[in-house]
Amino acid sequence: MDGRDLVRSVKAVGSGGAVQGLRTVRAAWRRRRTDATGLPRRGAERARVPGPVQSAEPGPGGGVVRFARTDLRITVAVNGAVFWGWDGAEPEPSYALAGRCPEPDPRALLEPDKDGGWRVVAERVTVVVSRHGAIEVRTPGGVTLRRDLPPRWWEPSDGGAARWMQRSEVAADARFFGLGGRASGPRLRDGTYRLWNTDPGRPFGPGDDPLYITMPVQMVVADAATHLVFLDTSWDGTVTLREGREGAGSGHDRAGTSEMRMDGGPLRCWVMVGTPARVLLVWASLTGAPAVPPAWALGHHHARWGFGSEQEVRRIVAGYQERDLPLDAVHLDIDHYDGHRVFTVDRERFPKLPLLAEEMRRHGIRLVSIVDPAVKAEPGSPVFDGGSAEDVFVRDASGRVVEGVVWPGESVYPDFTDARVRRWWGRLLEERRAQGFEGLWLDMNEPVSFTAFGENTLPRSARHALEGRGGDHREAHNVYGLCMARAGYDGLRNLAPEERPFLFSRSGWVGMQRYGGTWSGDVATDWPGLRASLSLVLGLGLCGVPYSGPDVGGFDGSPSPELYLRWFQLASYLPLFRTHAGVRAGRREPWEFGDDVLEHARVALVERRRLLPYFVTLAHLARRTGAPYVRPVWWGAPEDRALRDCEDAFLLGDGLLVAPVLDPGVERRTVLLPRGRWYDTVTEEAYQGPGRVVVDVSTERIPVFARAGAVLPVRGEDGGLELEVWAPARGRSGGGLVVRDGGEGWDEPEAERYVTRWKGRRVVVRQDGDKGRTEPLYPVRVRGLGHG
Ligand code: NBV
Repeated sequence: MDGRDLVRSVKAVGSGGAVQGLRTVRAAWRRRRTDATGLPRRGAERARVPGPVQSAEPGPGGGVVRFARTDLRITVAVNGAVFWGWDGAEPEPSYALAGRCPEPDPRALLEPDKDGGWRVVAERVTVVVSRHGAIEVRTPGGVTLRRDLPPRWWEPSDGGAARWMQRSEVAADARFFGLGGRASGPRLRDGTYRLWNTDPGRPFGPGDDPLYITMPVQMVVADAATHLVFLDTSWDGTVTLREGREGAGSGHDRAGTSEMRMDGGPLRCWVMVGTPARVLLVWASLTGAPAVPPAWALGHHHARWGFGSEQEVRRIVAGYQERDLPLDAVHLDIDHYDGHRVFTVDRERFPKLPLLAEEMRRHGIRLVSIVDPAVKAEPGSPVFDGGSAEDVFVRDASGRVVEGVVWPGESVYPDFTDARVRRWWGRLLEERRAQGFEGLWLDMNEPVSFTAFGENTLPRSARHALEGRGGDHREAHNVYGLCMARAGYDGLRNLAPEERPFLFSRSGWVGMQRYGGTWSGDVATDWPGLRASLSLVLGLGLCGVPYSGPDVGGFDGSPSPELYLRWFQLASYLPLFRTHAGVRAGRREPWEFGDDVLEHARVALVERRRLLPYFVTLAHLARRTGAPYVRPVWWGAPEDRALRDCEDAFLLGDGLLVAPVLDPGVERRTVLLPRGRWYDTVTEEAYQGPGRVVVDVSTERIPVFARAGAVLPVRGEDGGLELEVWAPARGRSGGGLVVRDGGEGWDEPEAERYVTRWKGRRVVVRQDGDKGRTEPLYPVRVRGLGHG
């Protein structure tokens, strides 16, 4: 450690920094010592490759191919996903899977291929295994989407986890997306991305990697097809990507490559092929349907680290109300706890939280509580004593409880990889409910332990239950946040079975959508930070996590009025729409940036509220189909290369295209439109895609386009549901889905389907149902007629 590290660590922990700083130095040494004794030393290693093929055994959905030094199991599942595992790896156990592994597809057969290889032919994909263990994924038409070269292992000669490497080639035109929440995307350019959930410890921008949620999941989009590949292992590792290049007529194509290097864990893989929509449908059937947030969570949230008192919360809420600005939730950060201890309240500054919650609820505003995993190591405090009595805290290899340093000082960590501990923790949430909180904001669950040097997490040798299998932090680290989210979701469900839980978690892993969403974490307050916010939402959506959004205005400092407004406008079209900032940052209330910003922010808030029924519909559709609310513009046309490279706009459901302003001082911007007619939703001017259009971007709004023929459920002026219909082009038809629910419960209403078409000189709308086509039950407003 050098002096700079110490200064940084002291700064990172803020006030009371000197004491904390020394604690972090001690914690770092402790961590190092623990690992020195608790982890096997990496000695000599022996490299291994599969060697030549020896035999094959067909089995349900595929079979096993045996090589000289290992074997390979391939199974096609009934949902169309293909699994393969080397070295005896099976699909289960896996933290990613929503339930049991899907049944094998009995129609998929293992058969001999040419040159001594083998292949499995399934409905949507063919997998070909070469004699030396290369694996090709091909479309039914025979086009190769991916070629994995024979893997390579390095085994410690005295036993222990083997490192491995898997190199893959993809089409020269392919683009990579995903890998969890990445700030530099959504298109993942050449570089090395780490798979280790990390709190960067300071506000981040596009150059920072990794962040809080990493996932070994790639969506690869190429002319021939889209495929999603998931290497199911939670260990630390890296993925190095290199996009390919096309020969442009004369030269040869250079394939794109992806090289994954892992420190351990099974080498097993899932692949699904098709359109982006199909791929995510299969993905959701494998890893779980995204939780549907209660309707209020699709409105506007306001948070701040450092409200500091009930009066201040009241003042802010009144500020929204006096100005007639919609507000749906207020989040309390760690400053409302007593000495930063979880599951306590600072009774001096927050003496009557339940009353405050009740008052707010009467105005339709809910309270959400931050909850950190770490528990202050303090004999005599109920949570620590209760947890110690039930033996819930993570221990090291020698059996001692592992201590880290977080906000309350020396702290211990519940082992969320143990079902028993999850239940214990879930019961603690009763205290939060009694204080009037209705939702959870899970923070610091990478998990974080402040440290003066080295990694700011638990020692790698720390022991975890891993659902009874036992293992250490090298395997448990990346799933710690996921398991905490599960504890929160199940806990809330048990406490209030009639309500759908609301939570969002800073860290997580594959499958976290089953429990809730996430937010961008501490994004830097500058224009690159704004861009990074969109990258995270899009990338996570393509990994199956559809509900997320940034801290509007960024986490630190003070945004210029222009930056704040652009962030606000963008986030008003993202699933989680929340203003929030750090304790030393400037204000983030919409009225703090001058009258113009206030008026434009009001427009964004009012429009968000008007679109609420559309957001609710998108939440249900995400649950049913796996399709994220926020989609890249190439969603419906992945073969369109220009769209594939477009990163500054997105689709919101099928009906809207949002083109945020991501740079300062912009008066006009280019928007790339997919095929079809699109209307500017304010001027109703019609544009024809595919192609580029240049539109004015005043500060009043960001451009939003509606697809011709779209039927959008919106909230009418009287608060009732209305259908907003965008006229189809002459001779064309259109349509849309509407899912209405009670807002909070578990009802799963049918999706109502509406179709629209021209009838003579009128645009008509009908509901498509069992009884044929009927008049819609809601008022209809047709727009875009003036520009037919
Ligand atoms: O709890 C304080 C903050 C929170 O406001 C933020 O949203 C989290 O991402 N938290 C991180 C802990 C410390 C940040 C320096």
